[in-house]
Amino acid sequence: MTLYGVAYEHYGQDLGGGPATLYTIDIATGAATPVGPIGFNMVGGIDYDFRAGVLCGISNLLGEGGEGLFLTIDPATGAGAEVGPTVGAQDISFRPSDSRLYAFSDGHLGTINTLTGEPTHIGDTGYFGAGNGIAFSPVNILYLAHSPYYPEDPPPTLYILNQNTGARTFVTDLIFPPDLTRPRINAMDFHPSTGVLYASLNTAGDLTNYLATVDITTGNVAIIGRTVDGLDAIAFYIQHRPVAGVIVPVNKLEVLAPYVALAGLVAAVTIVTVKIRSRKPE
Ligand SMILES: [Ca+2]
Ligand SMILES: [Ca+2]
Repeated sequence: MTLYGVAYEHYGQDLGGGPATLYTIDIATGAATPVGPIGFNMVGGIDYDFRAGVLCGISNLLGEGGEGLFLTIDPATGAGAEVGPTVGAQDISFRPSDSRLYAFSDGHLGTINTLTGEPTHIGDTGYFGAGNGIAFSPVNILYLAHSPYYPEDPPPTLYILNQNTGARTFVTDLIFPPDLTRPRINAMDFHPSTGVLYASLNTAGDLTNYLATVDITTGNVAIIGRTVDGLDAIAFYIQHRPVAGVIVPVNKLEVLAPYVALAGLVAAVTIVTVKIRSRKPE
C-alpha cells in the first residue's frame, strides 16, 4: 500500500498554480519522495480506481472550479495523460462499491465519466469554504472537510454528503492542533485496510504543509509530520500486476496462486493425455 500525493506551487487567489509533481508519502512520518513531473499544472485532486487499477487526477486550468482536464497518471513515472475536458475540482474520490468517481467543485457535487472526463452535476452542497477535501469511507460514506474562508464562515467542519443530492449533514467540528493559522484540509483519503482517514493539511499563515489523520467521530485532527509544501491531493494505491491476462491487486495473488497452479497442472495433464492418445494405433 502506497500513499501518493501531488504538490505544486500555489500562485495565489484566482491565479492558479504551477507544474504538478507526483510524490510518494511515508504515512508514518509525512516525508515525501518525488516520483516525477505530471506534465500538467495545478493537479488539485487525485484518486485511485481500485477496480480498474488506474490512478486519476484533475488539472485545474484557470483556478479551481473553472475548466479542468481529466488525467490518468502513471504511478511509476508520475507522467499524466489527458483523457478529456472536465470540471475543475478541489478534490475527487472513487466510491468503493462501484468505482463511480465523485468530484467537489466550488461547493457543488458531481460525478465524472472516467472514460471521457465528462462531468455530471448532482447538486449544491450549500457552502463553499476553504480546503474542501472529500473522501469515500470503505463503507461508501462520502465525507467533506471544510474550513472557513471568510471570518464570518462556519468553523472547520466534517460533513457527510448525500450522494444523490449533494446535501450536507453535520458530523462534527474539526479540532486542529493549536498554533496553526487558518488550517484547512485540501485533500483526504481513507486507508483502504485500516479505515483511518488521512488528510493533507496546509495553513494560510506560513504555507507549510502537513500529513494528518482525522478522527471521524471526534473531529480531532492529529498531525503526523511535515510534508512537501504545496501538497493538494492524496490517494492510497495498491500495486497491480497482470495474472493470466487479468489485472488483479497484488494482495489477491496469494488467493489466486493455488488456482493458477491448478490451471497449469490441468493444462499439463491435458497435453500429456492428448499426446498419449495420439500415439495409440488406430
Ligand atoms: Ca485538493
Ligand atoms: Ca480514495
